[in-house]
Amino acid sequence: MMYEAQRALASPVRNPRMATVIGRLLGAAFLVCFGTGLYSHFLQEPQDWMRFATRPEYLYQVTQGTHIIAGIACFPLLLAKLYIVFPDLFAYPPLQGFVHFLERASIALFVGASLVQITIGLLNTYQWYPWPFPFRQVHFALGWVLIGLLVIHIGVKLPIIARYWSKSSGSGDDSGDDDHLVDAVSADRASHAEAVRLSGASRPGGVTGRVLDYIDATPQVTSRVSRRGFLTTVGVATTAVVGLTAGQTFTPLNAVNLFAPRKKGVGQQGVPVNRTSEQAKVADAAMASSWTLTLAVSGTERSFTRAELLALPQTEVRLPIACVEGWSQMANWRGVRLRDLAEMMNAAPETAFRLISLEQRGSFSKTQMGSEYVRDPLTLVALELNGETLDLEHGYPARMIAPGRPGVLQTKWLSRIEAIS
Ligand code: HEM
Ligand SMILES: Nc1nc2c(c(=O)[nH]1)N[C@H]1C(S)=C(S)[C@@H](COP(=O)(O)O)O[C@H]1N2
Ligand SMILES: [Mo]
Repeated sequence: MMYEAQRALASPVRNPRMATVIGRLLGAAFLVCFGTGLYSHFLQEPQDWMRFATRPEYLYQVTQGTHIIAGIACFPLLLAKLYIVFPDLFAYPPLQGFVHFLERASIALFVGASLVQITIGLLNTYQWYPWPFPFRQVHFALGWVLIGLLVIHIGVKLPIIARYWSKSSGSGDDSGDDDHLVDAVSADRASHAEAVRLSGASRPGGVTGRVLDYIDATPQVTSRVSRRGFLTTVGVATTAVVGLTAGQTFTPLNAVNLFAPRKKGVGQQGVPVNRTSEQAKVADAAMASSWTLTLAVSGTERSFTRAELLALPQTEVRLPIACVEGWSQMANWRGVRLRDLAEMMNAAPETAFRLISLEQRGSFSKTQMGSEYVRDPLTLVALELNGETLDLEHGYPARMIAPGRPGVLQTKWLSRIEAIS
């Protein structure tokens, strides 16, 4: 029964060389996601000693855009990897002792956690949260779990990975006509022989020996997926899912951005809107003529009307909104340098600030800004966007815009800016 299942699933792409080829691409994508994810995490939840680069000003646009691109590439790559190793589910006997059990359990966890991670990540980019747990905390924890399991997986498979790393190694024949059935059988046979050799389980007439006899006796392969065809399919699928979404962050692909949730240039003043004034319930307070922006530094408070802010020296900067969900958009902002306001308030150069929105609830109604951003000449209390008075949806009467930060920290509808002592 097990042999029949394995036999029926035999295919020229189901061999350790293919598992290595796709596996290293998938591993690279995981590592890229983990690195860029950690960066995003610490920007939002910095340790006290952490200071961040404020240049290039599009840094976060690149790191988070890369996170989502590599994350989306994980879908076809993971499916391909599962397709390749699928027959191993039917390994017989299913458990060969405790170590084998641990290995299979870790793989099961690895596959399950990977599928959950990429799925919740993708749904998050569409702002769809059909689960009862907090996305960021779970995605963060799973990131560590996955990296741990990746290290174990690579450690366990290292002999096979090393053997099949380069093209000419292992089961060899990667050139020639991939559709040859004989090639398929020999590749399959080689991979079994390899498994036997590595597990040290080869016994004349033993279980695996019988599998090989069985394969030899039946020189017919039901699946006709060739290696070249398979790699082409995976390549096309990966290019397609990445190419048709990357335009949300990568301008040259904007025209073919068919599937990403946000499109460049679509929204008030040519910039997408993330949370609307209605969702944030700020419209009345934001439009009120009594609005002021209050600065508070070591016991001194000073409030500015919008007219007073407009009367201060204005600076124009070109900075992106770069959302954690992967979309980003460059724009021209005009307003007062935060640095100038901090100096007017006699704030010490190392002062960090808390930014408080008119928004009463919501995770982004209060944010923090390290001194490296406060001092940066590009950091503005923005009053205008793309040559017009800031739209209500973009944070009127005033919003924060700073270089290299995630969109979530670009606080809209500012009400108060206070020094953190
Ligand atoms: C193995 C794959 C992945 C790993 C290891 C990974 C890891 C991480 C980590 C560590 C963070 C930071 C979480 C935090 O701020 O606490 C993060 C954030 C994020 N990831 Fe992933 N990720 C993966 C795949 C994906 C995929 C496939 C997508 C979507 C297509 C995605 C979308 C996101 C988003 C939107 C955030 C920002 C969350 C926020 O700050 O609100 N991730 N990721
Ligand atoms: N007060 C407040 N500011 C906020 C948000 C919010 O929900 N409330 N959303 C943030 C997020 S997630 C992003 S991506 C940017 C988007 O800015 P935009 O809507 O002007 O494009 O605003 C940020 N500022
Ligand atoms: Mo965002």
